[in-house]
Amino acid sequence: AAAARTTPDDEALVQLFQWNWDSVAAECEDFLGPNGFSGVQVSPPQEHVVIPFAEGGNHPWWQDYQPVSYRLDNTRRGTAEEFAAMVRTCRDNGVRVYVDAVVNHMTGDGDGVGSAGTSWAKYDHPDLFGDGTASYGYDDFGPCYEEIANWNDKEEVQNCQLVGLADLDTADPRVRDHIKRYLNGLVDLGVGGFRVDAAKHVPEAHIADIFGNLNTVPGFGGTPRVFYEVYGDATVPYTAYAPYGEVTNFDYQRDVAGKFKDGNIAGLAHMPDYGGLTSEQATVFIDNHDTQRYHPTLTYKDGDRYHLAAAFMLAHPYGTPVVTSGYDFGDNVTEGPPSTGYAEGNPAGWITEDTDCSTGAWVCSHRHPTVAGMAAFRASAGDTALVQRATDGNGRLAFDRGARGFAAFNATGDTWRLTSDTSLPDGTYDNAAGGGTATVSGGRVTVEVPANGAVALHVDGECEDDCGGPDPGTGD
Ligand code: LM2
Ligand code: CA
Repeated sequence: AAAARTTPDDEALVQLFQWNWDSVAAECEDFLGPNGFSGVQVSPPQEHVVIPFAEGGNHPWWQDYQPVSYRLDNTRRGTAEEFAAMVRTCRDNGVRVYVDAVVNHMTGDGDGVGSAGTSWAKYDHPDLFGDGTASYGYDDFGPCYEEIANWNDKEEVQNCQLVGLADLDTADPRVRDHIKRYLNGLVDLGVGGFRVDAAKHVPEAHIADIFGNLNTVPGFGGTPRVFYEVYGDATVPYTAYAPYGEVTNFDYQRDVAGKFKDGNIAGLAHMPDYGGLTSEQATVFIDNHDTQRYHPTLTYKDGDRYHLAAAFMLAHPYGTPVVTSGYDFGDNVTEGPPSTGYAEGNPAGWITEDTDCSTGAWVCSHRHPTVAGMAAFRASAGDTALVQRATDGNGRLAFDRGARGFAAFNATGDTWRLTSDTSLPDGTYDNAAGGGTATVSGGRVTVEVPANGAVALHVDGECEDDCGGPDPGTGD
């Protein structure tokens, strides 16, 4: 098995949004492991509400964010056994599974039967683990039972209800124990980390206790890696959560995605500590499942420019990058994933189909030729410093990563013919960001960077007898 990487310098994650467990397992084995992606973020695995989508569509994807118990059997992505097998397969291929952990709240209004068959009501979850040993009742929620109204009041943001979702009373050690039991059950299966949903709505002290006291991850060793979903603002800054793990950097997301969208990337070699987060503290992304729907700066719908931004994120040393791959939702932000239809006898109802990256129904951005090779670039570059080598107008930027990598990004509609100094040793290299090769000779490299494309060369991509494709360089 490949060794797991654990520093932001060479980690590269993919969010396989809504992929079913069997499909994630196959992707770990067929693609992520072999291409050096070190982690996969999966959709929430706990039992959730089932919301029929009356307008003739699919069940909305956001069912998942309304837990009704901590049972893993069933979601529409598969069984507990399939989940456990996925974690093992990914681990055997050097890929950590990061579970999207919903710990701030349970479901919102009403009552019903969950995806695994558990009966629930808003403040009544009688059997959290399916064995009669744990429950949540009215007093396990609150202390606030109203929806958050004043987002400038931290007390309210952390203790009241996010869009009406019943807010767990995480001040109560018994509630925290149930959450830890859920998370430790996942860790014991080999889950290597968590994306903590709505973390800014859980007081920091409770986060510290929950995530500071988890089991050691079998296989990888150490406690799970955790990144907190915090949409930082003046009321709850990103930095409030940095002592406990990494923090999702939406300031990076807005700025970098916006600059790629506008073709204004020449200044991006030297980044600020966005939102006050250092590189080690930041989880970065061009979009995620929320922003691609509700604040779509740059998404798969933008095509090449989006893939270029993702490649850049992987080449630049700031933060731990997450590439997003989900499904095409068209204009319907609630549309659920492609499904096989209603499965009789399975309370989860619609069952997510196996992912097929070739149909267009699924969006496999991490497999795009501009992106696929860039986890290997990142691993090769390791902790080497970025040295800017060239810009051309606003839309073009090239840099070295020490003597280990050279990358050029062209956010314009015209080919960039570039000759640049580089510290990359003399040799011929495959382009990790697409086709072709380029040759470094005498400390200089000449490349043709395609319109809205990139050239990325790295030491582990040196090719001698096995150089693929035509040479994009016009030099020797
Ligand atoms: C997150 N991070 O903090 C997730 O990334 C985001 O996707 C989740 O919202 C949110 N927090 C809660 O976990 C999604 C979705 C919402 C949806 C919730 C709960 O974006 O639209 O809210 O999941 O399923 C839905 C309805 C909303 C309703 C709520 C409660 O859209 O209108 O509020 O359920 O019934 C009355
Ligand atoms: Ca809360």
